[in-house]
This record gives sequence, C-alpha cells and structure tokens, in this order.
Amino acid sequence: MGSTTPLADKDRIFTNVYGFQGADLKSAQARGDWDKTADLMKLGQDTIIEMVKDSGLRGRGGAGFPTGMKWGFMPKEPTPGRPNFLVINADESEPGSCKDREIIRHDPQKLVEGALLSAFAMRARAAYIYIRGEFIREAQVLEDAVAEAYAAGLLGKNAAGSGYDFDLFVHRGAGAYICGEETAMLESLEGKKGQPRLKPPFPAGAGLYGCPTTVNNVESIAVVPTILRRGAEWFKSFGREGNAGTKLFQISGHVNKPCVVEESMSISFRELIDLHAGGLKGGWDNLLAVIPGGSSVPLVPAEQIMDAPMDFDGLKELGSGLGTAAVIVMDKSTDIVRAISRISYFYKHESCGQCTPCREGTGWMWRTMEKLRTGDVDAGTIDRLFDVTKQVEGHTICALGDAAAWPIQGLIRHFRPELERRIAENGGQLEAAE
Ligand code: L3W
Ligand code: SF4
Repeated sequence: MGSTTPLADKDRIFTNVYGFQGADLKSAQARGDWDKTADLMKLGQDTIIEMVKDSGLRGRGGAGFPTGMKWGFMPKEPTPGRPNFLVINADESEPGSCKDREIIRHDPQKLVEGALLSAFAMRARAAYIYIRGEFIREAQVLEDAVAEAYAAGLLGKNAAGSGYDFDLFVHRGAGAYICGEETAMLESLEGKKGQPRLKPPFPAGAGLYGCPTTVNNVESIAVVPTILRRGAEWFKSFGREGNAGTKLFQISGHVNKPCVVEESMSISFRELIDLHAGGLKGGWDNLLAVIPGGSSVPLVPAEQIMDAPMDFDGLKELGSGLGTAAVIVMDKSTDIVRAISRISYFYKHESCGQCTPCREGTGWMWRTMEKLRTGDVDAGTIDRLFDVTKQVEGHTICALGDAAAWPIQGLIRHFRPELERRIAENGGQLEAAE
C-alpha cells in the first residue's frame, strides 16, 4: 500500500507543467530529462517491461489497463516484414480532459524520451504521435521538440548513443473525437476514414498496417523515463494497491481555482479540491455532483464523492470511474438535466455511425434528454430511456456507445426525483433546446 498523503514538490514528475521554464531541449535537460538515457536502455528490454509492470502503472487514457502487461503482448522477435510499432495517443478530446495538452506544451521532451524508452522496450523502431487536429500550437511545440532531439542525436540512428535506431513521427488528426479510440486512430494513421475496428484482434496482434502495435496515452509514456530513473518502488509508493503512482488531475467547473495538478493517486476528492482548486464556490454545502473522470463516466452525487479516493477502484465502487481524471465539479446552480443532455449531444455528434445501436441510440437518447429538460414526456419515459441506454451499452463496436449510455444512467440513478418533478410539473417554462 502506497501513500495517499499530498504530493511533495520533489516527487512531481511534471515539474514544468505550468510552463514557468522553457519547453526547449536545454531547459528539459536541466530538469533531468535525457540524463544517461543510454544507460537506462542497457537495463535491457525485458527488464524495462518488468519494471513498468512492477510499478503498477495503469493506462492514463481512460481505461486503466496495466501498461506493462500491454507491452508484454508485443512479439519479442518481430518477424521480417511485420515490424512492431508504438502509437502515442495525443488526440485528447474527452470533455473535461486537458492534461496531455499541458505535457506537450511545457514538458514535451518527457514524451519524446519516453517514446524512445518505451519503443525500445517493445522492439519498435518507429513510433507515431497522433495529435488532435485542433492542437495547432501544441503540434508545433511537439514538432520542434522532435526536431531538436534529432539534431542532438537523441533520435534517429544510434539514438542517444544507445546503438538503437529509432524514428519518431508527429501525425496531426483532423478533429474527430472518435479518432482517439485506438483502432480508429490506426485507421486514420493509415489514411482511411477514422472508424473503430472490431476487437479482437487487439492492436498488439494486428495493429498499424496489420503489424503488432501498442497504443498508449501521452501521460502513460511521459512518466516512463522517471519510473526507470527513480524505480518501480518509488512510483508504487504513491496511491493504493492496484492504483499506483502520481496522476495529473484536471479540475474544472464550480471551484474557485480550476487547474491541472499532479497529485498522489487515491487522494480524497475533498482534499484534492481544497488543496489545489481553492475549494468549492459557495462552500462545500453548495456541492451538487461531480463527474470525476471526464464526460464518459457517470456522475457521483455530493454526499458520495466527498471522501472518495480518487483512483480507479475507489470510483468504480461508486459506479463511476477515474477515466482520464478530468474532474468536473458542479454546484447547486447547475441544471443537471441540461448538463447531461449537453453531454448526450456531444456523443450523438461524435458517433461515427457504423453501428446501429450507437448511431440511432445516441440521437434518440439526446432527443429524449432534451424533452426531459422541460418535462414534456409521459411518466414511462424515464424507464424507457434507461432501458435504451442498456440496449446501447455493451452492444457496439467501440466504447463510445457505453460512454453515451453511462452519463444518462448516472443521472437516472441519482437524480430520478428531479426528473419526476419536471414531468409532474410539465411546466415547459425551461428554455427550448438549441
Ligand atoms: C490485448 C486483451 N490488449 C484490453 C487493451 C486495449 C486497449 C486497452 C484498454 O478505452 C476508455 C473509457 C473512457 N489483449 C486486451 C487488450 N486490451 N484487453 O487495453 O482497452 P478497453 O477496451 O478497456 O478500453 P478502450 O476502449 O481502449 C475506453 C475513455 O477510454 N474514453 C475517452 C478517452 C479520452 C481520452 C482523452 O481525451 N485524453 O483519453 C472514451 O470512452 O474513459 O474507459 O489498448 O487494446 N485481452
Ligand atoms: Fe462508431 Fe458508435 Fe459504433 Fe463506436 S459505437 S464504432 S462510434 S457507431
């Protein structure tokens, strides 16, 4: 069991997350990046994978899949003509999520060095960073960082003097949320329409151009150099069993000081907000609900979230999830039905449309949510809506269907009386849908 006490400055991985120092290579090296990278590689590929497994690192892109285990699925001896690839998911688009952007803006060399070390461990000679199309300035920073690393001999032939040849490419997306789904991302990288593939096969079996591929989130890769330098035990000393490490939390909504902050995993919700976000607007009695992990996870009502550990297992126990740790705080001034309806609209808009439950279901769920806002429905609608969310959940090609269903399920589970009140009043006095 690790520590869940607030993180000391000396234990922060992302020491330049606020951009107080330069993002350039020289500044990054002064912060400790690229320090004896070739010596880390001398540990050997299998040892690096074991260290990442031991560290307990779980994927930072939302699903929390154990990173070292995922790396372990990659072939140890790539067959000729079927090289291993690493793809780094920088398509950050989850509503509420804004951490990968800060890493790329201010600490890009952590990601570049992490790409070399991670690709080396997985026997990949090339990696692609797929960056969200709207991140125009960030893509420039990243391209500059990659160019600087090439010029300094840290990438390319004999990368960082290690004897390992490795190339890193930045690929810009075109602004579709669904391209953050790993197999849609692979399709898009291949130059096709970004639509998810059926899994299995998972990317480790058949990924980019049909070759073994690992897709990891930016934060997952950017913490790897520090884990290797400071050790798996150090990383594991934060958080709880099964929920190890430090984590970038992104706090938005009705707090006094919205921010992105690195904290110990498993810190309690109240402590996180009091320590870093200046507490709740209007005081704690004013809290209504929290979406703790980005728009895809169900909300948690005030009374349940206050002392909850902010980690994968703690939030799962509450019927929600850590997701990307994008913490959206809502006070009592929030029209909670409208808020969830707006999230429904997002998923309807972003559905790629290739499977029927998602294509038809997201539209129907949003339209019904809009009617529920004004109470302009019959009394059976709440149960019918819940039933439809259950028909969508688990019956689609990718997780977008689940992500569209879960927020509505959370609303019905926790705010049914509010929905019933609106139907009973059927006032229609709320403003009309846009
Ligand atoms: C090999 C197996 N590999 C699973 C791999 C799989 C994937 C990873 C997780 O994401 C989350 C959702 C939201 N053999 C494997 C295997 N894998 N079993 O493990 O897989 P999975 O299916 O659990 O999740 P997923 O579909 O990859 C769903 C989040 O993503 N989300 C939005 C994220 C947005 C951002 C952002 O904006 N920065 O990250 C939307 O749904 O939290 O939980 O690699 O291949 N047997
Ligand atoms: Fe496309 Fe939705 Fe099906 Fe995912 S669930 S593949 S987004 S239609």
